[in-house]
Amino acid sequence: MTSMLAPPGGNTTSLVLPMSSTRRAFFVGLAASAGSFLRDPIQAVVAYDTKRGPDVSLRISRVSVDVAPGHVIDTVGYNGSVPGPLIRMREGAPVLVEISNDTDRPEYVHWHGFPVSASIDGTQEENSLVVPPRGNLRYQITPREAGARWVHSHAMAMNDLTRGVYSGQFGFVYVEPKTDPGRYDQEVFLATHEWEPFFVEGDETDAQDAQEVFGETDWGPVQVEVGYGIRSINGRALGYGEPIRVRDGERVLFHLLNASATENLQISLPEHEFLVTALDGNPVPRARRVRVVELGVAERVDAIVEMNNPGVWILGSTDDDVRGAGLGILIEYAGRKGTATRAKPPASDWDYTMFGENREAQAADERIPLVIERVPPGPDTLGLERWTINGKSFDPADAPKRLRQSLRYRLIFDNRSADAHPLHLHRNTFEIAAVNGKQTSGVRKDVVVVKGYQEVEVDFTPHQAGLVLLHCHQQMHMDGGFKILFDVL
Ligand SMILES: [Cu+2]
Repeated sequence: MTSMLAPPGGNTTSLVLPMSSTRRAFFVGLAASAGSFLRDPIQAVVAYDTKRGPDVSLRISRVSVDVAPGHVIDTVGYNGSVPGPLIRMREGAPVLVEISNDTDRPEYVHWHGFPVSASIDGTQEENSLVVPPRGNLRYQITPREAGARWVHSHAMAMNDLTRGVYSGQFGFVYVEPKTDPGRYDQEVFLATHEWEPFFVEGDETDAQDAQEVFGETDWGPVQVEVGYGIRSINGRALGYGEPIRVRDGERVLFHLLNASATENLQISLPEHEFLVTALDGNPVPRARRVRVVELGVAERVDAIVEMNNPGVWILGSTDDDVRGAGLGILIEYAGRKGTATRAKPPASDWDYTMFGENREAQAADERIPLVIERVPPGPDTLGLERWTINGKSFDPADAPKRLRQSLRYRLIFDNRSADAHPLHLHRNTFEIAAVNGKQTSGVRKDVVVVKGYQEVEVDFTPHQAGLVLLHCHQQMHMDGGFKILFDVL
């Protein structure tokens, strides 16, 4: 049962779900109990009285991002900042959202990690409501589970590298838990992103691959990946933004988000350890200390760092080139100034199973094998590669695979390519059941990175009817057909 709001004028679509009469006005973004989460340039959303207006307003408009000297990026963002403003919600408290679109292009706004209905999930594939050009869209969402979520554009980009998550349309959403998540002195939200994207042409091997498949090679450049001119954390390149100021002995809770269109990352803070407490916003069964956090596209990691090694350090990519291109932020202890200590980044031993229980996940009612393969760029795809699941690239004309509510499904990802794929399931949370044959349980996520030639199994139980999109969150792969639709009955 839905009711339409009277449009305030212009090209408006509204969807408001039934609300309880106990809905009360509350502040979104200003509930800064822990104090210093307000890091430039993430700002709080202005508070709204729900009697007069929405709890959360997102305005999609052109914005210029001062990433570094000589790198002022003209893009599209939310509410005039990149990342968009930090949005705080409360577990179980309904939120009235209003999205306005100041651009000439239709947009899809996806609430990533929220079990919302397909109509407001923000994807074309699920027939969600669109934010019309020069128009707006209103609806209500209720965050069901606490944790680090995010909001981003779900528009297709194809060969237009200004669209989708190549743009500045992303922001953190933090759903406050009903109970305190643990002891910390400072809470910091960090979102990574890359700028000035360009296509990288393939080498001879790619040309040979293409010739084998298509029998011809004279159809133009083979574009196999996207490179970037400059990279950032919270919209600033390393050394250009404000450092994170800490004190010796402080415990800092980092909320890390990979808001890249295409780049999986490894993050370290030399001479410090991350105590990982949550993955994709969901507390892990076993909190573990690691020296390197792996952060696939769209993944979130919550980790507490004990600041016990005074100095100036770089929290950033372990890759010298990536960090050198801006993907890092300075950590400055009180009383310490100057350049960061040079340190060889540690090696990664990241493995999802280390955070899980040492026992098997519950048996599934149905097993769904999903074989992932790459098709080299061909004459009909603008020089872009394509991806298939079980031999098929996504086609909206195909009937979605039917699932039933309350049955437990095991998705078996069999990656027969060399690339690591950050796979995202919409509107649901899954539980990791196995990584390369190693069984585990209790790690609940909405994105899982399946590395080259790996097999990963995840279980989920849909509790809501409607279309559910599963796709690779690497934007080039998604645009290249790497997605599949389920229809939950
Ligand atoms: Cu992929």
